[in-house]
Amino acid sequence: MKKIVITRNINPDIVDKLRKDFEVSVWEEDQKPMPREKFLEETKDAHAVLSMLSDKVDEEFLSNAPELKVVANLAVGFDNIDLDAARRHEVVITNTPDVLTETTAELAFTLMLVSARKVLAANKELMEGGWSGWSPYHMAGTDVFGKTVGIFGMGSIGAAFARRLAGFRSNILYHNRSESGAADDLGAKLVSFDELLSESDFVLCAAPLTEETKHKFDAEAFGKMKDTAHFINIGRGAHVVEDDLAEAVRTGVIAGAALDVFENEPIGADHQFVGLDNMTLLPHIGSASVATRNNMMNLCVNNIMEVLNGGRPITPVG
Ligand code: 8YV
Repeated sequence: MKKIVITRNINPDIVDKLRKDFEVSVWEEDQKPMPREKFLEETKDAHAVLSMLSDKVDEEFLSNAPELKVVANLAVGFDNIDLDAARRHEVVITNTPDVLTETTAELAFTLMLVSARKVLAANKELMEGGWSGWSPYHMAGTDVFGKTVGIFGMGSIGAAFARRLAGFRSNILYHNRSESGAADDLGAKLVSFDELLSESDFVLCAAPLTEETKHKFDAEAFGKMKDTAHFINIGRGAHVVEDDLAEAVRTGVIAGAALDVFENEPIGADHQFVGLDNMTLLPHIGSASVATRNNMMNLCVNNIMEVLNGGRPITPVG
């Protein structure tokens, strides 16, 4: 029987689809990633792996798993995977595009509104008994409607976010490697990175992490943004130089930041962002609706079954 290793405690009903025809090993500790040694040990004789972002799919792992045919990554991003090494080892890599697009765009939109309207600070004040009465500028934030919104990375999530701006009479700018057809339909304008930074009232990072985009948002970039602007990141933490962002928010170079992703996840209460005013921080929940997570898991399992049964992967990468 072919063996499938699943590195997180995913929906057991979805895992059951595999049990009839395959030997399945599931890492059942909730929230804790499978330790690297266990991952290497468990996958030595595996034919398929359902992996997470925290699993490094690299040369060491691939050369240690000679039977491996497919790695299905439970994410649209695949920056945890060395695609060249996978190609060398003839291992198919799949991801989970499309099924998480709307959910992730929704979270990005939530972050923008929450940051603009100081929702977390206002909620905290009330919960702590600090609401003493009404005053004209008490917790007064900034409007989102009628503003310029810049999207770094107009892929499907960026476009789904832009579609949501339709009701906000926004001026939409984007920066991409190439022109996006979807963006044209949305009236979004392709601009240089500098223009995106200097013109936008809200800058959303929704790009995949590559060598080109790594640490793109540094002190120089934040320095080009308006001091009234908000930065939102649902891409990857490593798009940002975190020391520079902390400094920019602390010193009022920009008005606020709302982040779902961090360079080294998970972050703890001792992270330099925690406690900074005008920082909205979430524990990487972009695609975390129950329905979407189930759709992502099903897509991974279906990719694995297709490849192990001699078919073609549904959503291959690379
Ligand atoms: C994943 C993500 O759910 O899809 C991605 O790239 O970052 C999230 O949607 C998360 O990374 C779990 O692997």
